[in-house]
Amino acid sequence: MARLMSEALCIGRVLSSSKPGDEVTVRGWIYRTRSSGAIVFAVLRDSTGIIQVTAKKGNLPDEDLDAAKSALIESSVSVVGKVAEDKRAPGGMEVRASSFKVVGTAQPFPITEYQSEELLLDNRHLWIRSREQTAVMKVKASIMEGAREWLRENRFTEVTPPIFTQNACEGGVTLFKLKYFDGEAYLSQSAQMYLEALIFSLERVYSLTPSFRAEKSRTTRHLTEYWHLELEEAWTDNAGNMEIQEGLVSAMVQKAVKDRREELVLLGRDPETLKEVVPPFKRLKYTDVIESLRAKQFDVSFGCDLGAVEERAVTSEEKVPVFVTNFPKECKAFYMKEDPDDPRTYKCADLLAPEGYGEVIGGSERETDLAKLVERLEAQCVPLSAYEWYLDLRRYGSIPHSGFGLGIERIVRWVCKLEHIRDAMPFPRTVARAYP
Ligand code: NSS
Repeated sequence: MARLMSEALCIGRVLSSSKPGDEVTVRGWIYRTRSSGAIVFAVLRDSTGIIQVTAKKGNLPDEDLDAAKSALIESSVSVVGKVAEDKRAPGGMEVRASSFKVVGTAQPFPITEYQSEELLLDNRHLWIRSREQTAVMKVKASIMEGAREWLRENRFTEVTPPIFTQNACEGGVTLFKLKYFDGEAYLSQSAQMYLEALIFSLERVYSLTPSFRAEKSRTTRHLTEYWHLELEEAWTDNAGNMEIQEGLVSAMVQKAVKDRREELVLLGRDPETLKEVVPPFKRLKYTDVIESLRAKQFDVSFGCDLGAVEERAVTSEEKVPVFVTNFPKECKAFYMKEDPDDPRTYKCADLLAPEGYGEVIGGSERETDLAKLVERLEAQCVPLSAYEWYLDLRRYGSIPHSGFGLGIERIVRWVCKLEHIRDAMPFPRTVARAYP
């Protein structure tokens, strides 16, 4: 099927390339409208921007003027007219209509200027039309594009791990359990174990999939369904793993700065502050972080995990992400490699976003010692039978390897300066809602 009305120009194109006097066709949705007597000022929006259209008696058929007068916001319209300069109009240009056709009328729009968070979430399917939400989705797309470009340049192969699984990668507490025919399965928390299996043939792999966490807590940084970029690399230790992370994260952020400057500004993020996000990132040892937190009167000691509050204290003055390395074993998952220099800790790192945003990546070198893995799994009282396939990876040509998982919406929240992570998702799933 041909594109409908393909002679139409997108609004961004009209604003950037049309000259006064050009005749153009634009189409989109009414973003704002007011009429005074014989003239209607309608601001149209499409995926590329907004532009003012004026419909004035005498310049277009009366029935078109009537249509323009009665069309409510979010009606879809197609307009033909001449471009003219108008300093007061957004973008400094307007279209003086000679034809104004309503494609789809809109009922009174349920979202008006001041609305409760709840109403906006109930009407998410309509609220995603807002300029802020549109900007976030564009930045997010560029961030994922930047990641894929960098990963291709660095010879990582994209793979497709399963979502139904019978393993708990990140512990049982946040698993979504479901009936799987006559048995049970979980929704994946992480592709990691499958990526570990795939490096034996592909060596450098990544996946971008949804991950699921039955997080009961209502926080501004937890979703129950999020997009997880996970990477696994053969023949690398935790230091090499961190170099990959800083290269990748910088590429993602710089792609957004390059391609989405306007959207970042609209969201209140100065793109200049993001230009500093280039390798290397600072590396802090967990034990030093605990010491500096204690000096700030935090009630923490070796063994305490870092929560949102502690991460905020560590990063609020930073402009660039920071690594925290060598967490105590009791804070982390069973698969990490013990650090021979300090066996109380793992060879692992969390990457914390600056300005208080906190954890965006969890990564580690992986334990290759079969006996240690079995011992840790037994200590968790999980049925070993479900992990036999994973333990096989240590039985058949095991190698040193490392990897990590990056929460896409956590990165988007930081880059777009969002108060709440749910605004990094068009249809967020949280403990409180899975509708619309
Ligand atoms: O639990 S993680 O810290 N680590 C893993 O899942 C590893 N198995 C990944 C790997 O090595 N392949 O989660 C990784 C990241 C974490 O740093 C967050 O950025 C993000 O996943 N994450 C979340 N984002 C949004 N909502 C929730 N609930 C969430 N949980 C983790």
